[in-house]
Amino acid sequence: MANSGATIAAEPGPITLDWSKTALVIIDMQRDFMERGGFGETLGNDVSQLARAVKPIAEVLAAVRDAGLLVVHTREGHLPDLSDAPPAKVERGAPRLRIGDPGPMGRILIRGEAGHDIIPELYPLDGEIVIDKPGKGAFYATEFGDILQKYGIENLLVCGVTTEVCVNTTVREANDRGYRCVVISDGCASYFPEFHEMGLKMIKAQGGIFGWVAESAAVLAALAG
Ligand code: TIU
Repeated sequence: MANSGATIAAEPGPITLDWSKTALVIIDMQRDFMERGGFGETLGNDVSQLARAVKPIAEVLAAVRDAGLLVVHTREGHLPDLSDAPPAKVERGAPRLRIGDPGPMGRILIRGEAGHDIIPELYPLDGEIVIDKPGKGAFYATEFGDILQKYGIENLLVCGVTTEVCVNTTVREANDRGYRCVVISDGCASYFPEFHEMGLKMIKAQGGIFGWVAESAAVLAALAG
């Protein structure tokens, strides 16, 4: 590890992290959200809005791998028999295709299907942790909390999609469990730019009510020491 810790220029103020107690968490960078024909588009969204987060995440991921920090990837999705998919989620709204329906990348939001997989640019290395989650938050009904405890993690660098849905839900879950969350602003994206902006503001308002927000450049500078 290049340096044992560093201070990140963040909002609402700088935060000093011990890298040995810090993990990078990349939320749901899956084809189902990022590409045409997946879950995100069936909900009526313009998936091109999310592409801007890929490069900043790739840069932070490379630096974090070099520095030897723990890397955790998450994927939202359901078992093929939908036993972990609440009817209240499956039946919601009027999408063109519902969770479990066959689509161009396989069954929508189902584990093991092509659409459920992480995009090639950010693909996990062998040995990196991948958390499969049925909900929007990474803690609900997963082993995420146990794994963070096992590795002695106290701080999370959080990025991924979408800012106001799975990123915000995970940050709120983590904050209540005592983790310091630094959300990488340009490493998150939403189908709705205004929700992205407000989603970040909600995290850092009131003295950092849920956490901190920093640009990828600030995280990279801190990692470089
Ligand atoms: N629809 C939407 O904005 N997001 C999700 O359904 N899941 C995640 O954010 N990953």
